Amino acid sequence: MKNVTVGEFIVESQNNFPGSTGELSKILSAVKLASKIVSHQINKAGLAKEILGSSGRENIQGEDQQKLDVFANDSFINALSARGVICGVASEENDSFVAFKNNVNNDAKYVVLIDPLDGSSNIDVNVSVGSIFSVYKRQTQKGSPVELKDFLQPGNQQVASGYIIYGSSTMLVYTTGRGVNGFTFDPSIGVFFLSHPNMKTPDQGAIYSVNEGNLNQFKKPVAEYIKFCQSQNNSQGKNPYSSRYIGSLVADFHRNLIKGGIYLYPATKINPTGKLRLTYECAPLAFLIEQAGGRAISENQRIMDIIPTELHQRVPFFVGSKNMIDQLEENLERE
Ligand code: AHM
Ligand code: MG
Repeated sequence: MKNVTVGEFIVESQNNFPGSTGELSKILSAVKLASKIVSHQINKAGLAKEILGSSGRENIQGEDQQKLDVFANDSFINALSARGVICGVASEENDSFVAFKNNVNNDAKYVVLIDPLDGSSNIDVNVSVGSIFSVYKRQTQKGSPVELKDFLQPGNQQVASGYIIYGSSTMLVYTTGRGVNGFTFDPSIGVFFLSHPNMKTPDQGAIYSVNEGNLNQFKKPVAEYIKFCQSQNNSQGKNPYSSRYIGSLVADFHRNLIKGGIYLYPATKINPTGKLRLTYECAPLAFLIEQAGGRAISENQRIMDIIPTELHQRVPFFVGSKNMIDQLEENLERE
C-alpha cells in the first residue's frame, strides 16, 4: 500500500464497480481540489491577517461568518459546480440549497451537502478545523432543477461521506460504504497519499469528549454517563477515562475514531435540540463511524435513520466506540 495517491485509489475503487460512470469519482476529485485550496489558505492564516476574523456577515443560524468560512464555501461550491457532476449543493453557510441550473448539471444524478469549514472560530488561535461532506443520489428526475427534498434524505441513503482535517497535517478521510480510508497530504508535492487504509475504531475507548461547562444543563441520563466516566478507578487507583475536548468537531471525531472514545453534543436547556446540524455534520460522521465499526445515535434513534425535515436541523449527537454508545443508550432507555 505504499505511495498510493488518493487519485489512484479512487480510480481503482471505481474499477471494482462494473458499469460505474465515474461521476462519484469526479465529485471526490472536486472535494480533493477544494480541500487543497482551503488547506493552503488556512496554513497562511497566522501570517496573512487579512484572511482572519469576521466577514461582518451572519449565516441563517445567526452565527458570525468568518472570512475563511466564506472562502471555504466558495472554494467547495466552485470546484463542485465546475465538474458538471452534481445538480446542487447545500451548505451550512447558505440559507437555502444552491441549484446548478445549466443543462449539464441538471442532468447530474448527485447532490452534495457540506460544512465547508467547521470549527472556524478556532482558526484565530491556530487550532485544527475541518470540512465535512456528504453525497446523495437525487430524488427528483434528472434533467429537472434540483429541489429541497433531494437534500432532505436520511443518512442511510448516503452514497459517500467524509471530512478533511486541517491539523498538524491535512488529511482526507472518506467512505463510499466499503470501509473508511484516510489520506495524508504531502504539501511539498501537493498530493494526498493513502496513510490509513481500512480504518477501524476500537469497540471500547478511554476518551470522552463533551463541553463539560454545560453539564448542569444536560438531561439526567447524559449527566450520569459523564459522571460515570469521571468517577472510575482501576486497580492502581487511576481513572482509565480521560476527558478530551477541542471544540472542533472534526478534530474531536478524528482523534476518537483512531484512539477510541465517545463524543457527545447533547440537548441543553438553552438548546433543546443540541447544537450540531443533522444533514451536513452528524449524518456524514455517522456514516463514517458505522463503516469503522462504531455507532452514532441521537437520543433514541440511529442518526442514519432520521429523516430530516429542515436543511439546518439540529439534533443531539452521540458518536463513537460501540460499547460506549451502547452504555449511554442503556442510560437513555432507562429514563
Ligand atoms: P460551527 O459549525 O459553527 O463551527 O460549530 C460547530 C462546532 C463544532 O466544531 C464543535 O464541536 C462545537 O461547535 C463546539 O461547540 P461548543 O463551543 O458549544 O462546545
Ligand atoms: Mg459546523
